[in-house]
Amino acid sequence: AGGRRRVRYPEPALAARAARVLRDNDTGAVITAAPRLYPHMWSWDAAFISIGLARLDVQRAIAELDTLFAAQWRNGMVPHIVFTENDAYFPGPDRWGTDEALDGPRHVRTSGICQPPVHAIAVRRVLDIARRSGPDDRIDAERFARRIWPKLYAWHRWLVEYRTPGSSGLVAIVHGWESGMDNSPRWDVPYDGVHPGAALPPYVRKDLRNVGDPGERPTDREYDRYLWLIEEMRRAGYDQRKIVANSSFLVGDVFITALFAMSCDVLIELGEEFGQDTDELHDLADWAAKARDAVAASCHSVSGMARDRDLRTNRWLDTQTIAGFSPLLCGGAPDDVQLRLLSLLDSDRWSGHPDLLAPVPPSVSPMRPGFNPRQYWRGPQWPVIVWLFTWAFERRGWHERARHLRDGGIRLTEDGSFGEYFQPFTGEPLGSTEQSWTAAVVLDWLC
Ligand code: 2M8
Repeated sequence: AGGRRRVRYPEPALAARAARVLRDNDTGAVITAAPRLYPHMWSWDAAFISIGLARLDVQRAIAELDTLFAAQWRNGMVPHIVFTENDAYFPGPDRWGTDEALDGPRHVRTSGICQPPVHAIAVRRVLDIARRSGPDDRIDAERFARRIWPKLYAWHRWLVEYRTPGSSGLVAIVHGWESGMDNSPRWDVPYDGVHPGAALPPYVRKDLRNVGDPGERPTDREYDRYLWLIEEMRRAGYDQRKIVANSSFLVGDVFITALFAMSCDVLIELGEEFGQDTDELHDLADWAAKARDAVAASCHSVSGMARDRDLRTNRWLDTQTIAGFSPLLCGGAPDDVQLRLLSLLDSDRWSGHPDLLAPVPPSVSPMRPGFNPRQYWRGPQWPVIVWLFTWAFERRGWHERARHLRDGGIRLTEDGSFGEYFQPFTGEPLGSTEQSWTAAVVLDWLC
Protein backbone atom coordinates (compact mmCIF):
# COMPACT_ATOMS: atom_id res chain seq x y z
CA ALA A 1 0.00 0.00 0.00
CA GLY A 2 0.90 3.64 -0.43
CA GLY A 3 3.64 2.79 -2.91
CA ARG A 4 5.41 0.47 -0.46
CA ARG A 5 6.90 -2.58 -2.15
CA ARG A 6 4.98 -5.74 -1.43
CA VAL A 7 7.03 -8.78 -0.41
CA ARG A 8 6.95 -11.67 -2.91
CA TYR A 9 7.93 -15.04 -1.51
CA PRO A 10 9.13 -17.61 -4.01
CA GLU A 11 6.82 -20.63 -4.13
CA PRO A 12 8.81 -23.04 -1.90
CA ALA A 13 9.16 -20.42 0.83
CA LEU A 14 5.49 -19.50 0.51
CA ALA A 15 4.49 -23.15 0.91
CA ALA A 16 6.68 -23.48 3.99
CA ARG A 17 5.08 -20.41 5.52
CA ALA A 18 1.59 -21.71 4.75
CA ALA A 19 2.40 -25.02 6.44
CA ARG A 20 3.68 -23.11 9.43
CA VAL A 21 0.40 -21.16 9.74
CA LEU A 22 -1.62 -24.38 9.87
CA ARG A 23 0.71 -25.85 12.48
CA ASP A 24 0.65 -22.68 14.59
CA ASN A 25 -3.15 -22.52 14.50
CA ASP A 26 -3.44 -26.12 15.72
CA THR A 27 -4.66 -26.20 19.32
CA GLY A 28 -4.07 -29.95 19.42
CA ALA A 29 -7.80 -30.54 19.11
CA VAL A 30 -8.71 -28.31 16.16
CA ILE A 31 -7.11 -25.91 13.75
CA THR A 32 -8.72 -22.57 14.55
CA ALA A 33 -9.99 -20.51 11.62
CA ALA A 34 -7.59 -17.72 12.64
CA PRO A 35 -5.39 -17.21 15.69
CA ARG A 36 -7.08 -14.24 17.39
CA LEU A 37 -10.18 -13.23 15.44
CA TYR A 38 -11.64 -16.75 15.07
CA PRO A 39 -10.39 -19.06 17.85
CA HIS A 40 -12.83 -21.91 17.07
CA MET A 41 -13.60 -24.40 14.31
CA TRP A 42 -15.81 -23.07 11.51
CA SER A 43 -17.64 -25.51 9.28
CA TRP A 44 -16.57 -24.50 5.78
CA ASP A 45 -13.18 -23.31 6.98
CA ALA A 46 -12.55 -26.80 8.35
CA ALA A 47 -13.31 -28.28 4.93
CA PHE A 48 -10.76 -26.07 3.18
CA ILE A 49 -8.27 -26.51 6.01
CA SER A 50 -8.43 -30.28 5.63
CA ILE A 51 -7.49 -29.90 1.97
CA GLY A 52 -4.36 -27.96 2.92
CA LEU A 53 -3.59 -30.37 5.75
CA ALA A 54 -3.74 -33.34 3.41
CA ARG A 55 -0.60 -32.00 1.76
CA LEU A 56 1.18 -32.11 5.12
CA ASP A 57 -0.35 -34.97 7.03
CA VAL A 58 -3.28 -37.04 5.78
CA GLN A 59 -4.10 -38.31 9.29
CA ARG A 60 -4.42 -34.77 10.57
CA ALA A 61 -6.67 -33.83 7.65
CA ILE A 62 -8.96 -36.76 8.41
CA ALA A 63 -9.02 -35.89 12.11
CA GLU A 64 -10.16 -32.36 11.31
CA LEU A 65 -13.19 -33.50 9.34
CA ASP A 66 -13.95 -36.20 11.92
CA THR A 67 -13.99 -33.52 14.63
CA LEU A 68 -16.40 -31.39 12.63
CA PHE A 69 -18.74 -34.29 11.90
CA ALA A 70 -18.64 -35.44 15.53
CA ALA A 71 -20.52 -32.19 16.18
CA GLN A 72 -23.16 -32.91 13.52
CA TRP A 73 -26.66 -32.42 14.89
CA ARG A 74 -28.92 -35.44 15.13
CA ASN A 75 -31.17 -34.06 12.41
CA GLY A 76 -28.16 -33.92 10.04
CA MET A 77 -27.15 -30.26 10.26
CA VAL A 78 -23.43 -29.57 10.34
CA PRO A 79 -23.10 -26.57 12.66
CA HIS A 80 -21.31 -23.44 11.53
CA ILE A 81 -19.10 -23.22 14.63
CA VAL A 82 -17.75 -25.95 16.90
CA PHE A 83 -16.59 -24.11 19.99
CA THR A 84 -13.27 -24.54 21.75
CA GLU A 85 -12.77 -23.35 25.34
CA ASN A 86 -11.47 -19.97 24.14
CA ASP A 87 -13.78 -17.08 25.05
CA ALA A 88 -12.22 -14.35 22.90
CA TYR A 89 -14.95 -14.57 20.22
CA PHE A 90 -18.47 -13.20 20.34
CA PRO A 91 -21.13 -14.62 20.07
CA GLY A 92 -19.91 -17.64 22.01
CA PRO A 93 -21.86 -20.75 23.06
CA ASP A 94 -23.77 -19.07 25.90
CA ARG A 95 -25.19 -16.45 23.59
CA TRP A 96 -26.21 -19.11 21.06
CA GLY A 97 -27.83 -21.14 23.83
CA THR A 98 -28.08 -24.34 21.81
CA ASP A 99 -27.44 -26.62 24.81
CA GLU A 100 -31.16 -27.21 25.21
CA ALA A 101 -31.82 -27.75 21.50
CA LEU A 102 -33.46 -31.12 20.97
CA ASP A 103 -31.38 -31.99 17.93
CA GLY A 104 -28.07 -30.65 19.18
CA PRO A 105 -25.02 -32.81 19.85
CA ARG A 106 -24.43 -33.83 23.46
CA HIS A 107 -20.70 -33.65 24.05
CA VAL A 108 -19.70 -30.49 22.30
CA ARG A 109 -21.01 -26.93 22.14
CA THR A 110 -21.92 -25.47 18.75
CA SER A 111 -23.73 -22.55 17.13
CA GLY A 112 -27.25 -23.15 15.82
CA ILE A 113 -26.92 -22.43 12.10
CA CYS A 114 -24.98 -23.96 9.19
CA GLN A 115 -22.55 -22.90 6.45
CA PRO A 116 -22.01 -23.78 2.77
CA PRO A 117 -21.89 -27.53 2.01
CA VAL A 118 -18.36 -27.90 0.65
CA HIS A 119 -17.46 -30.92 2.78
CA ALA A 120 -17.89 -33.61 0.13
CA ILE A 121 -15.53 -31.61 -2.06
CA ALA A 122 -12.97 -31.66 0.75
CA VAL A 123 -13.31 -35.40 1.30
CA ARG A 124 -12.80 -35.99 -2.42
CA ARG A 125 -9.69 -33.81 -2.46
CA VAL A 126 -8.21 -35.39 0.66
CA LEU A 127 -8.77 -38.82 -0.86
CA ASP A 128 -7.14 -37.88 -4.16
CA ILE A 129 -4.11 -36.41 -2.40
CA ALA A 130 -3.79 -39.42 -0.07
CA ARG A 131 -3.84 -41.81 -3.01
CA ARG A 132 -0.87 -40.08 -4.49
CA SER A 133 1.02 -39.84 -1.24
CA GLY A 134 1.44 -43.55 -0.43
CA PRO A 135 -0.27 -46.87 0.38
CA ASP A 136 -0.86 -46.22 4.10
CA ASP A 137 -2.41 -42.83 3.45
CA ARG A 138 -4.51 -44.33 0.69
CA ILE A 139 -5.92 -47.04 2.94
CA ASP A 140 -6.68 -44.57 5.73
CA ALA A 141 -8.35 -42.10 3.39
CA GLU A 142 -10.46 -44.80 1.74
CA ARG A 143 -11.65 -46.06 5.13
CA PHE A 144 -12.41 -42.51 6.10
CA ALA A 145 -14.35 -41.74 2.89
CA ARG A 146 -16.46 -44.87 3.42
CA ARG A 147 -17.12 -44.01 7.06
CA ILE A 148 -18.00 -40.34 6.54
CA TRP A 149 -20.22 -40.90 3.49
CA PRO A 150 -23.46 -41.58 5.44
CA LYS A 151 -22.85 -38.44 7.50
CA LEU A 152 -22.39 -36.37 4.35
CA TYR A 153 -25.54 -37.88 2.92
CA ALA A 154 -27.46 -37.00 6.12
CA TRP A 155 -26.14 -33.43 5.93
CA HIS A 156 -27.30 -33.09 2.33
CA ARG A 157 -30.65 -34.63 3.16
CA TRP A 158 -31.09 -32.06 5.95
CA LEU A 159 -30.54 -29.25 3.44
CA VAL A 160 -33.25 -30.69 1.21
CA GLU A 161 -35.75 -31.60 3.93
CA TYR A 162 -35.53 -28.46 5.99
CA ARG A 163 -33.93 -25.86 3.79
CA THR A 164 -35.47 -26.08 0.37
CA PRO A 165 -38.85 -24.51 1.04
CA GLY A 166 -41.24 -23.28 -1.63
CA SER A 167 -40.93 -23.68 -5.36
CA SER A 168 -37.71 -21.83 -6.23
CA GLY A 169 -35.61 -24.94 -5.56
CA LEU A 170 -32.91 -22.74 -4.03
CA VAL A 171 -31.33 -23.82 -0.77
CA ALA A 172 -32.44 -21.27 1.82
CA ILE A 173 -30.51 -19.56 4.58
CA VAL A 174 -31.97 -18.09 7.75
CA HIS A 175 -28.98 -15.90 8.63
CA GLY A 176 -26.41 -14.08 6.48
CA TRP A 177 -23.70 -15.96 8.39
CA GLU A 178 -24.95 -19.17 6.82
CA SER A 179 -23.91 -17.89 3.39
CA GLY A 180 -20.33 -17.43 4.59
CA MET A 181 -20.47 -13.97 2.93
CA ASP A 182 -21.81 -12.29 6.03
CA ASN A 183 -22.26 -8.63 5.06
CA SER A 184 -22.33 -9.05 1.29
CA PRO A 185 -24.62 -6.49 -0.38
CA ARG A 186 -26.55 -9.60 -1.48
CA TRP A 187 -28.26 -9.48 1.91
CA ASP A 188 -28.89 -5.74 2.30
CA VAL A 189 -32.51 -5.86 1.13
CA PRO A 190 -33.50 -8.89 3.23
CA TYR A 191 -31.75 -7.42 6.27
CA ASP A 192 -33.91 -4.30 5.87
CA GLY A 193 -36.76 -6.56 6.90
CA VAL A 194 -35.04 -7.58 10.13
CA HIS A 195 -36.03 -5.28 12.98
CA PRO A 196 -34.13 -5.88 16.20
CA GLY A 197 -36.63 -5.76 19.07
CA ALA A 198 -36.24 -4.00 22.39
CA ALA A 199 -35.76 -7.48 23.84
CA LEU A 200 -32.36 -7.83 22.15
CA PRO A 201 -30.04 -8.55 25.11
CA PRO A 202 -27.08 -6.17 25.30
CA TYR A 203 -23.75 -7.37 23.97
CA VAL A 204 -20.18 -6.29 23.35
CA ARG A 205 -18.46 -7.05 20.05
CA LYS A 206 -15.02 -8.62 20.33
CA ASP A 207 -14.13 -8.79 16.64
CA LEU A 208 -13.09 -5.15 16.37
CA ARG A 209 -10.20 -5.72 18.80
CA ASN A 210 -8.56 -7.99 16.29
CA VAL A 211 -8.52 -5.95 13.10
CA GLY A 212 -6.49 -2.89 12.14
CA ASP A 213 -9.49 -0.74 11.30
CA PRO A 214 -13.16 -1.24 12.28
CA GLY A 215 -14.07 -0.28 8.68
CA GLU A 216 -12.82 -3.74 7.60
CA ARG A 217 -15.64 -5.40 9.53
CA PRO A 218 -19.46 -5.22 9.45
CA THR A 219 -21.11 -2.23 11.13
CA ASP A 220 -22.84 -2.19 14.54
CA ARG A 221 -26.15 -1.81 12.77
CA GLU A 222 -25.44 -5.05 10.91
CA TYR A 223 -24.38 -6.79 14.12
CA ASP A 224 -27.68 -5.86 15.81
CA ARG A 225 -29.46 -7.71 13.02
CA TYR A 226 -27.13 -10.71 13.24
CA LEU A 227 -27.78 -10.94 16.97
CA TRP A 228 -31.50 -10.41 16.64
CA LEU A 229 -31.80 -13.39 14.30
CA ILE A 230 -30.02 -15.53 16.89
CA GLU A 231 -32.54 -14.29 19.45
CA GLU A 232 -35.41 -15.39 17.21
CA MET A 233 -33.87 -18.83 16.75
CA ARG A 234 -33.25 -19.29 20.45
CA ARG A 235 -36.87 -18.51 21.13
CA ALA A 236 -37.87 -21.11 18.55
CA GLY A 237 -35.71 -23.63 20.44
CA TYR A 238 -33.70 -24.18 17.26
CA ASP A 239 -36.66 -26.02 15.79
CA GLN A 240 -35.94 -25.82 12.05
CA ARG A 241 -39.56 -25.97 10.96
CA LYS A 242 -40.44 -23.05 13.20
CA ILE A 243 -37.40 -21.07 12.13
CA VAL A 244 -38.05 -21.51 8.42
CA ALA A 245 -41.72 -20.66 8.95
CA ASN A 246 -41.20 -17.55 11.08
CA SER A 247 -37.72 -16.06 11.07
CA SER A 248 -37.54 -12.54 9.73
CA PHE A 249 -34.79 -13.56 7.26
CA LEU A 250 -35.31 -16.34 4.73
CA VAL A 251 -33.40 -16.17 1.46
CA GLY A 252 -32.75 -18.68 -1.31
CA ASP A 253 -28.94 -18.59 -1.66
CA VAL A 254 -27.84 -19.23 -5.22
CA PHE A 255 -24.17 -19.70 -4.40
CA ILE A 256 -24.90 -22.35 -1.76
CA THR A 257 -27.28 -24.00 -4.20
CA ALA A 258 -24.49 -24.25 -6.80
CA LEU A 259 -22.06 -25.65 -4.22
CA PHE A 260 -24.71 -28.11 -3.13
CA ALA A 261 -25.17 -29.37 -6.71
CA MET A 262 -21.41 -29.90 -7.09
CA SER A 263 -21.12 -31.59 -3.70
CA CYS A 264 -23.96 -33.95 -4.57
CA ASP A 265 -22.11 -34.91 -7.78
CA VAL A 266 -18.98 -35.65 -5.79
CA LEU A 267 -20.91 -37.64 -3.24
CA ILE A 268 -22.42 -39.74 -6.04
CA GLU A 269 -18.93 -40.53 -7.38
CA LEU A 270 -17.71 -41.51 -3.93
CA GLY A 271 -20.86 -43.49 -3.26
CA GLU A 272 -20.51 -45.44 -6.49
CA GLU A 273 -16.91 -46.21 -5.74
CA PHE A 274 -17.59 -47.36 -2.20
CA GLY A 275 -20.78 -49.30 -2.90
CA GLN A 276 -23.35 -47.10 -1.18
CA ASP A 277 -27.07 -47.74 -1.37
CA THR A 278 -28.52 -47.05 -4.85
CA ASP A 279 -31.61 -45.34 -3.43
CA GLU A 280 -29.39 -42.80 -1.79
CA LEU A 281 -27.42 -42.31 -4.99
CA HIS A 282 -30.68 -41.65 -6.81
CA ASP A 283 -31.66 -39.09 -4.18
CA LEU A 284 -28.39 -37.29 -4.70
CA ALA A 285 -28.79 -37.27 -8.49
CA ASP A 286 -32.27 -35.87 -8.11
CA TRP A 287 -31.13 -33.17 -5.66
CA ALA A 288 -28.21 -32.17 -7.88
CA ALA A 289 -30.46 -31.84 -10.94
CA LYS A 290 -33.01 -29.74 -9.08
CA ALA A 291 -30.33 -27.51 -7.58
CA ARG A 292 -28.79 -26.90 -11.02
CA ASP A 293 -32.19 -26.09 -12.48
CA ALA A 294 -32.79 -23.62 -9.66
CA VAL A 295 -29.47 -21.89 -10.30
CA ALA A 296 -30.19 -21.66 -14.04
CA ALA A 297 -33.71 -20.38 -13.43
CA SER A 298 -32.39 -17.56 -11.27
CA CYS A 299 -30.33 -15.99 -14.08
CA HIS A 300 -31.22 -12.45 -15.03
CA SER A 301 -32.53 -12.23 -18.59
CA VAL A 302 -30.14 -9.44 -19.59
CA SER A 303 -26.96 -9.78 -17.52
CA GLY A 304 -27.13 -13.56 -17.17
CA MET A 305 -26.11 -13.23 -13.54
CA ALA A 306 -27.60 -15.69 -11.07
CA ARG A 307 -29.72 -14.20 -8.31
CA ASP A 308 -30.69 -14.93 -4.75
CA ARG A 309 -34.36 -14.83 -3.89
CA ASP A 310 -35.96 -13.22 -0.88
CA LEU A 311 -38.39 -15.92 0.21
CA ARG A 312 -40.20 -13.61 2.61
CA THR A 313 -41.24 -11.16 -0.09
CA ASN A 314 -40.92 -13.52 -3.07
CA ARG A 315 -38.65 -11.17 -4.96
CA TRP A 316 -35.43 -11.71 -6.86
CA LEU A 317 -32.44 -9.88 -5.41
CA ASP A 318 -30.70 -8.15 -8.28
CA THR A 319 -27.57 -7.02 -6.46
CA GLN A 320 -24.62 -8.14 -8.56
CA THR A 321 -21.83 -9.84 -6.61
CA ILE A 322 -19.43 -12.73 -7.12
CA ALA A 323 -22.36 -15.06 -6.37
CA GLY A 324 -23.85 -14.08 -9.72
CA PHE A 325 -21.27 -16.35 -11.36
CA SER A 326 -22.65 -19.44 -9.61
CA PRO A 327 -23.71 -21.11 -12.91
CA LEU A 328 -20.05 -21.15 -13.97
CA LEU A 329 -19.32 -23.30 -10.93
CA CYS A 330 -22.03 -25.91 -11.21
CA GLY A 331 -22.97 -25.69 -14.90
CA GLY A 332 -26.50 -26.23 -16.15
CA ALA A 333 -27.20 -22.75 -17.55
CA PRO A 334 -27.93 -22.43 -21.31
CA ASP A 335 -24.82 -21.91 -23.47
CA ASP A 336 -25.57 -18.29 -24.31
CA VAL A 337 -25.93 -17.42 -20.62
CA GLN A 338 -22.71 -19.19 -19.80
CA LEU A 339 -20.85 -17.31 -22.55
CA ARG A 340 -22.23 -14.03 -21.32
CA LEU A 341 -21.07 -14.81 -17.80
CA LEU A 342 -17.59 -15.83 -18.93
CA SER A 343 -17.10 -12.64 -20.87
CA LEU A 344 -18.45 -10.59 -17.97
CA LEU A 345 -16.05 -12.35 -15.61
CA ASP A 346 -13.11 -11.49 -17.89
CA SER A 347 -14.24 -7.93 -18.48
CA ASP A 348 -13.06 -4.76 -16.78
CA ARG A 349 -16.07 -5.00 -14.50
CA TRP A 350 -14.56 -8.04 -12.79
CA SER A 351 -11.25 -9.93 -13.15
CA GLY A 352 -10.15 -7.75 -16.05
CA HIS A 353 -10.39 -4.48 -14.15
CA PRO A 354 -7.18 -2.66 -15.11
CA ASP A 355 -6.29 -1.58 -11.55
CA LEU A 356 -6.41 -5.02 -9.90
CA LEU A 357 -3.11 -6.22 -8.46
CA ALA A 358 -4.11 -9.83 -9.17
CA PRO A 359 -6.58 -10.73 -11.97
CA VAL A 360 -9.05 -12.66 -9.81
CA PRO A 361 -12.67 -11.69 -9.16
CA PRO A 362 -13.36 -9.47 -6.15
CA SER A 363 -16.39 -10.14 -3.92
CA VAL A 364 -18.18 -7.19 -5.56
CA SER A 365 -17.47 -5.51 -8.90
CA PRO A 366 -15.20 -2.45 -8.53
CA MET A 367 -17.56 -0.70 -10.97
CA ARG A 368 -20.57 -1.14 -8.74
CA PRO A 369 -21.75 1.80 -6.63
CA GLY A 370 -21.20 0.87 -3.00
CA PHE A 371 -18.11 -1.19 -3.78
CA ASN A 372 -15.78 -0.84 -0.79
CA PRO A 373 -12.26 -2.16 -1.43
CA ARG A 374 -11.53 -2.63 2.29
CA GLN A 375 -14.75 -3.86 3.80
CA TYR A 376 -15.08 -7.58 4.23
CA TRP A 377 -17.54 -9.09 1.75
CA ARG A 378 -18.28 -5.73 0.10
CA GLY A 379 -15.35 -5.57 -2.30
CA PRO A 380 -12.09 -7.30 -1.25
CA GLN A 381 -10.75 -10.43 -2.94
CA TRP A 382 -11.02 -13.69 -1.00
CA PRO A 383 -8.46 -16.40 -1.82
CA VAL A 384 -10.82 -19.14 -0.70
CA ILE A 385 -13.46 -18.06 -3.21
CA VAL A 386 -10.82 -17.95 -5.93
CA TRP A 387 -9.90 -21.52 -4.96
CA LEU A 388 -13.51 -22.66 -5.40
CA PHE A 389 -13.51 -21.25 -8.91
CA THR A 390 -10.18 -22.93 -9.73
CA TRP A 391 -11.50 -26.25 -8.45
CA ALA A 392 -14.78 -25.98 -10.33
CA PHE A 393 -13.16 -24.79 -13.56
CA GLU A 394 -10.68 -27.67 -13.43
CA ARG A 395 -13.55 -30.07 -12.99
CA ARG A 396 -15.39 -28.55 -15.89
CA GLY A 397 -12.35 -29.12 -18.08
CA TRP A 398 -11.47 -25.43 -18.32
CA HIS A 399 -7.82 -26.05 -17.51
CA GLU A 400 -6.46 -22.85 -18.99
CA ARG A 401 -8.90 -20.73 -17.02
CA ALA A 402 -8.20 -22.69 -13.86
CA ARG A 403 -4.46 -22.20 -14.26
CA HIS A 404 -4.87 -18.49 -14.87
CA LEU A 405 -6.98 -18.08 -11.73
CA ARG A 406 -4.56 -20.16 -9.70
CA ASP A 407 -1.68 -17.92 -10.83
CA GLY A 408 -3.76 -14.90 -9.86
CA GLY A 409 -4.46 -16.48 -6.48
CA ILE A 410 -0.74 -16.92 -5.89
CA ARG A 411 -0.09 -13.33 -6.96
CA LEU A 412 -2.67 -12.23 -4.39
CA THR A 413 -1.19 -14.24 -1.54
CA GLU A 414 2.53 -14.33 -2.26
CA ASP A 415 3.19 -11.64 0.37
CA GLY A 416 3.01 -14.51 2.88
CA SER A 417 0.58 -12.70 5.22
CA PHE A 418 -2.23 -15.22 4.62
CA GLY A 419 -4.70 -12.38 4.94
CA GLU A 420 -8.33 -13.23 5.40
CA TYR A 421 -9.14 -10.94 2.44
CA PHE A 422 -7.22 -8.45 0.30
CA GLN A 423 -7.58 -4.90 -0.94
CA PRO A 424 -7.90 -5.56 -4.69
CA PHE A 425 -5.79 -2.65 -5.94
CA THR A 426 -2.92 -2.70 -3.45
CA GLY A 427 -2.96 -6.29 -2.23
CA GLU A 428 -3.01 -5.10 1.36
CA PRO A 429 -4.07 -7.97 3.66
CA LEU A 430 -7.24 -7.16 5.63
CA GLY A 431 -9.18 -8.68 8.51
CA SER A 432 -7.09 -11.38 10.13
CA THR A 433 -3.63 -12.45 9.02
CA GLU A 434 -2.48 -16.09 9.35
CA GLN A 435 -6.00 -17.08 8.32
CA SER A 436 -6.03 -20.87 8.13
CA TRP A 437 -8.13 -21.33 5.01
CA THR A 438 -5.98 -18.88 3.09
CA ALA A 439 -2.89 -20.89 4.03
CA ALA A 440 -4.70 -24.10 3.11
CA VAL A 441 -5.74 -23.06 -0.38
CA VAL A 442 -2.29 -21.65 -1.10
CA LEU A 443 -0.79 -25.02 -0.13
CA ASP A 444 -3.18 -26.77 -2.44
CA TRP A 445 -2.30 -24.44 -5.31
CA LEU A 446 1.41 -24.89 -4.75
CA CYS A 447 1.63 -28.65 -4.49
C1 2M8 B 1 -16.58 -14.96 8.83
O1 2M8 B 1 -17.76 -15.12 9.61
C2 2M8 B 1 -17.81 -15.09 11.05
C3 2M8 B 1 -19.22 -15.50 11.46
O2 2M8 B 1 -19.46 -16.80 11.05
C4 2M8 B 1 -17.52 -13.74 11.66
O3 2M8 B 1 -17.35 -12.75 10.95
O4 2M8 B 1 -17.47 -13.67 12.90
C5 2M8 B 1 -16.97 -15.30 7.38
O5 2M8 B 1 -15.98 -14.86 6.47
C6 2M8 B 1 -17.18 -16.80 7.23
O6 2M8 B 1 -17.38 -17.14 5.89
C7 2M8 B 1 -16.01 -17.59 7.79
O7 2M8 B 1 -16.32 -18.96 7.78
C8 2M8 B 1 -15.66 -17.15 9.22
C9 2M8 B 1 -14.36 -17.80 9.74
O8 2M8 B 1 -13.32 -17.64 8.81
O9 2M8 B 1 -15.50 -15.73 9.28
